[in-house]
Amino acid sequence: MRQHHGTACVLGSLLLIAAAGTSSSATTAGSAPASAAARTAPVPLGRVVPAPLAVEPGGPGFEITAKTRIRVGSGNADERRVGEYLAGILRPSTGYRLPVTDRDGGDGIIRLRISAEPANKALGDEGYRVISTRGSLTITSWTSTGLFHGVQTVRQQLPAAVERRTPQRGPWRIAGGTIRDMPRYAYRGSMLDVSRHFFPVDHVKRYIDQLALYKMNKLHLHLSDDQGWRIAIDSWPRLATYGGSTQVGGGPGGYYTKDQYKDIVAYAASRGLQVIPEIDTPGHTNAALASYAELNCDGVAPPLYTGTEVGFSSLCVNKDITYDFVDDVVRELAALTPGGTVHIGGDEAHSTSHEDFVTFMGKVQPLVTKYGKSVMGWHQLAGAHPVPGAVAQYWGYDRTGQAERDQVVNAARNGTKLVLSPADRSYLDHKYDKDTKLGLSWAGYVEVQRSYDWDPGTYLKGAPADAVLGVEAPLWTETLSTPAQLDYMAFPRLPGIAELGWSPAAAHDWGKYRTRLAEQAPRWDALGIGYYKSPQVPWPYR
Ligand code: TNX
Repeated sequence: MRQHHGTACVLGSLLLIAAAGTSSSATTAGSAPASAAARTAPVPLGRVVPAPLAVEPGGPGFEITAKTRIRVGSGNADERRVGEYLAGILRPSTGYRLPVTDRDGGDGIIRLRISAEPANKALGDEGYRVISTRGSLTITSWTSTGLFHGVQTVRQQLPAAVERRTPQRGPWRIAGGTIRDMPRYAYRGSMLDVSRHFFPVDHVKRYIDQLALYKMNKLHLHLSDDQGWRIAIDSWPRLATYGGSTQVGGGPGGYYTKDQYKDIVAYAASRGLQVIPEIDTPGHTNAALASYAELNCDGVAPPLYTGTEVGFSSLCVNKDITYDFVDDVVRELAALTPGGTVHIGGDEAHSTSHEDFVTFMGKVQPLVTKYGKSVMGWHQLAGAHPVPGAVAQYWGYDRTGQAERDQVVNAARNGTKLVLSPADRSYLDHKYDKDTKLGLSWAGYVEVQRSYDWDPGTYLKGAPADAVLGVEAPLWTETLSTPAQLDYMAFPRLPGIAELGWSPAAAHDWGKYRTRLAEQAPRWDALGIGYYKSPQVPWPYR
């Protein structure tokens, strides 16, 4: 039997984790129901995830009432779009009309404002300011993305019941004061593996909404692997129709048509996220090799694959058609990608010699830059002459050898940027502990504290701090096939990785974080997100 990441992999039986608890009445640490006063007390200013940069509490604060209006600038389509999004969150639970308007008048306004004042520009592309006073709640930013992030903060400042989709009891108060906020890193993402198990558009949108709540800004989609090809490519149609026709365990699989994929990209963009498509090469390519015999060195197509081994497939490095194939795929993918990055994989190419791997990457990287995109690859790319502007995604763990680390560090010293996804910290597919039914554990168990308690700035010893673009939490899906299972593995670890990417290093404090994290639980209940009730976190109720 082939080894899975050097560890024999035994998949546990798949357990469906039902979306947990629907009770809205939070009880305190023991079990007594929370008092009405506790239920309606506003969330203290700044007690949100990720922790904001600067918080100055003070004053009576704002209350959303039946008279509140959401005020946007006349003719400002970006402000209006974010205003409608905010209204969409607030209307069902508050039951208020909350018109989005560009007219003056009335008291009690939520003001959304994009402006190029120096104070706003100083907050960068994603920063924002929230000012909560008795008469108004103002969110300002230089960009619509910043405004959107400000809305996420306001959402978390409101009682958790605001997330429900039926009318709830208020009051809807927001603590008084000012929040000034901007991210530590430009890259804060998660990867969803839609190849091992296929997830339809609606499931991906659900995940996008979860990422947006925590101010993540990249969704990396792992669109191809041995078990399935998930994106329609017009010039090689069998990739999707045949290569996408199954998945791990032999289910029907599936793929995104180009229109569906564009819909995902647009939905992500409306929530401040850029989609980074990955076509994994030269390994992890059985689905493509099965679809087109001519891509194989021996000209024979292998059968489709529904197991979970890795490292057995490779594109044929010495055939010209291989590069015609990659060129076509990258060209079509680039046309679907408004963002600047295409991910070409490069991990676990165990069936490709090192020499061939270097040859392959030498030919494929220019195909990406030719179509105006920058190259991203798993960190093995560091050993194969990354082109200028390339980004290497580090997925090593505590047992990753020094030589491999050195290669990544040297590339970083020579200008390659890094996204950190250490497997024993950020892998959302990993079991929390020995009792977790779902997930893998080749990098060990990843409990909530372990996933939060590290610093991306100093993690890779020797790498220049400014080489680090940010963090990404990959969600591999060999063992996961339903949204409820994704929820259970992502929560509560995902918000922690989001905080590592967003919050200043000085705010890092597990003891405080775990309390703030616990306070998110009623919100997840209201959103129907079932999560792992880690014993490391002081949940308000169990
Ligand atoms: C390693 S991380 C892989 C994936 C698996 C994952 C499971 C990486 C770049 N490759 O093929 O799905 O482990 O944890």
